[in-house]
Amino acid sequence: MHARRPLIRSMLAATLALASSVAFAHPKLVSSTPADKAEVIAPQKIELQFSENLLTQFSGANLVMTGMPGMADHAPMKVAAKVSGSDDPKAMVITPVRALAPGSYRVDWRAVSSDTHPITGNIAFTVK
Ligand SMILES: [Cu+2]
Repeated sequence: MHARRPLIRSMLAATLALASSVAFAHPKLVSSTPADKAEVIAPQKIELQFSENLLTQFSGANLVMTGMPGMADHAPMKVAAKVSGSDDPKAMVITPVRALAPGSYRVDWRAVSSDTHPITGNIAFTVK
């Protein structure tokens, strides 16, 4: 019985090591411009910086307008924008087709890295 303990312990260690290396491969949002919850003048582009290189063909984002000054209960409205990679393989760039009107916005992103698991998240910002 006691003789099996070291084996179980080493199997557990191997499992934990594997789990942490897999988790490490998932892209995490490191920073964004505008920053989450920032209030800014209309940005010409929104840049998301991730912790891993992205597979651009599987990654993407939606830009949604969530509020307008003086308008209660603004339904989330998708805003036309072009999503692309960048020279930096860890970055995603969202370029609105037209200048963003004052209001609140949310970027729903989907990032896929080498392990192919899609990770999603969002940031929000306000255009003054
Ligand atoms: Cu994964």
